[in-house]
Order: sequence, then structure tokens, then C-alpha cells
Amino acid sequence: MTDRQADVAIIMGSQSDWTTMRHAADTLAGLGVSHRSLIVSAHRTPQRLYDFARGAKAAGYKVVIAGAGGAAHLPGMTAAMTPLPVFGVPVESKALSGQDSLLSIVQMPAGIPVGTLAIGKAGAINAALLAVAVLALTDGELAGRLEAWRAAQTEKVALEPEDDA
Ligand code: RP5
Repeated sequence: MTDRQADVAIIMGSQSDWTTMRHAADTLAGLGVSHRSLIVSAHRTPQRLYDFARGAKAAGYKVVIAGAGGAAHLPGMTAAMTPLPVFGVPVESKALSGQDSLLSIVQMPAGIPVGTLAIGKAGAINAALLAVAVLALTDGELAGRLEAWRAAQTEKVALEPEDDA
């Protein structure tokens, strides 16, 4: 599963996380960044997690985006087993609206960082944009695409609000 295929790995704890994590995939696709999405559960598929994290760098990935909800150990465990930068996305949980996910991911002990984003869709999109920013440090064309993406976003913001927008 860690054959060379993409610059960014998007991993998630469950199929149910895809509704959120697909926004990271869509954002990367929109900026022309190669990525692969995988279900890797820290709790249900621990061997898959181990194999993925240990092999991620050798497989050619440069950044990992990890989304999980509830007792969300996936980003932290992944970060513990790979030198690659790991961005964590707290998926909104039913019981606690993602606050459990957020606190599980953000409170890493010193020494093993996870760059933690906002809960839900915004976090997934921003994780992708951060991954792009990292890749753009060594890819001038990608840096240009990211700059254009941000300029287009700015262009879309009206100066004055409309009643029925
Ligand atoms: C976590 O448990 C997953 O990341 C998911 O957000 C949550 C619920 O998983 P399912 O019960 O929907 O598979 O491991």
C-alpha cells in the first residue's frame, strides 16, 4: 500500500471520515498536487497504520494529512513513526461535535509534533493548503499556482454585503 504514487498521503480512520477528508483531496486536486487517500485506523487496523507510517517516506510521500474523530490517535501515532510532516484534521464527531477529536490530536507531548487544524471541512481544506505550501518551497510552479489560488479567493470577496447572496 505504500508503493510510490503521490506527494501527499491523506489517511483517515474510517470510511465515515471521507465526507470531511474529501475536501482535502479536492483542494489538492484543484492545485494539481498528486495525492492518495487511504483508510488507516489506529484502533481497527493497527498493523496497517504501522506499515503505512514506517514506509511513508520510502514510498515517496512528502506530507501526510491524517483525519480522525473521537479518540483520534491516528495523527499522533503516525507522527511518532514517520519523519514526514503530519497535519491532523479533527473530524466532527456525533457525541462531542469534534471537541474530543480536536483535543485528542492537538495535545501532543513535546517532541512529536502534529500540525493541528480546525474541526471539520475548514481543517481539511487548510491541511491541504498547508501541504501545498510545504511542497511549494521546492516547486516554483506550484508556488505560482498557490499564489494564483489565493488571489482568486481574494477577488471573490465582495466589498459590500448583499441581502440575498
Ligand atoms: C474514528 O472513529 C474514525 O476516525 C471516525 O471518525 C470515528 C467513527 O468511526 P466509524 O464508527 O464511523 O467507523 O476512528
